[in-house]
Amino acid sequence: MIIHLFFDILIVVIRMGLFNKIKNLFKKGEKIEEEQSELSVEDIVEEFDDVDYVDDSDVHEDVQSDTKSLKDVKIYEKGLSKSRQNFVSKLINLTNKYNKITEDYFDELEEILIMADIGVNTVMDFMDRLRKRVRNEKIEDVDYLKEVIVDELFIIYVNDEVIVNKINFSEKKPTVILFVGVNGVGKTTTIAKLGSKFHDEGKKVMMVAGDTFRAGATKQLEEWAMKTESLFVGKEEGADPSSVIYDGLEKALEEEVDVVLIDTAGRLQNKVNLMKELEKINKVIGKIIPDGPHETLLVIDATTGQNGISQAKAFKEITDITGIVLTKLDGTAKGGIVLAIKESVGIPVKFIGLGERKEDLQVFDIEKYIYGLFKDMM
Ligand SMILES: Nc1nc2c(ncn2[C@@H]2O[C@H](COP(=O)(O)OP(=O)(O)O)[C@@H](O)[C@H]2O)c(=O)[nH]1
Ligand SMILES: [Mg+2]
Repeated sequence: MIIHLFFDILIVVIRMGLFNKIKNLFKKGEKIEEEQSELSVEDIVEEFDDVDYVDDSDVHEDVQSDTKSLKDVKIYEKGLSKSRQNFVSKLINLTNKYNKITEDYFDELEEILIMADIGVNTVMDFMDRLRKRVRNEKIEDVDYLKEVIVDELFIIYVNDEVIVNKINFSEKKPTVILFVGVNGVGKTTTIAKLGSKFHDEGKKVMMVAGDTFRAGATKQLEEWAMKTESLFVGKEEGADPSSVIYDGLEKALEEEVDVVLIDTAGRLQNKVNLMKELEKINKVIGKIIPDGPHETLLVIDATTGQNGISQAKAFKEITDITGIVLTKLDGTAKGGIVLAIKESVGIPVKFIGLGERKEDLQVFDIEKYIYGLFKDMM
């Protein structure tokens, strides 16, 4: 009983300050940006790029991780600008329109959130919690309510869980990561970006062309492998994907590769066949790497909105998905889809794509995401 009370109080304390916590966390970046206001975002990012390579000594580790984080925040800000403009301007209009919190206010807010692709169920939960909080805390100030909205969005995503967005690296080489998803969502380019990131971290990377269905897919991956100095295994168009993967993994063992990134073709229009193919692929992987694949990442295109959510549900039915890569968030004004996926599919978003450059693929970080979405309000 007392313990319960303690936790309730603790949770209230934690919840109260999230808006301010995020604001303070990234304020540093704001200040530096102001000081260099004559420079563009790209200039600043470039400048930090240089900083990264200036000094590798331990003494400067803190500074380096700060500048890295700052650089990442800039990428979030830029990639989410469409969503931010859409979302925040609507929220500000709403606040200006009402000077009291009324049922009409709640109705309009609900509509704004649904239009941002947050997902109907998430929005309903959210509205319940917001109403309760307004009642309990006797909130009357519409301006303050904006902060509460940001807090609650964060809470609904985190939902008292520890969010795992790290790649599950295997202790024994190689770590095998399988990429699935329908055509055009960004599987191959995600492999390229991740491969390049792993390569920069000093890992030995191999790319395996399991998409033997689409003309040119193997060639496309081979080019990326060359650019990112990764090993490559592929066969001719129409070859059995499982046999390509078999050869790839054998070679990966021989060459003591750290990470194997496997591309696949995603023909969801034929669910039964796709399920069989993925079963076969998993079986072949398991034969050579008994605890593999260590990750099966489903790639979804954020610009397809609710359709992307349906894809996630369908793939979840046919294979074990360990994480989601949500690409092209820079191309949509409905960035709320990140929140909907977690709620409706229950799989963590591990990476997000905020543009076409390799550094635009970011580990998903809810705090940076919320900041990128609401920065103009903070
Ligand atoms: N703007 C933007 N484009 C992306 C992103 N990720 C992938 N793309 C583009 O999406 C297109 C399809 O990507 P591809 O990797 O070939 O898709 P696949 O069929 O799933 O392998 C390419 O033109 C990519 O450059 C992203 O995060 N932002
Ligand atoms: Mg592809």
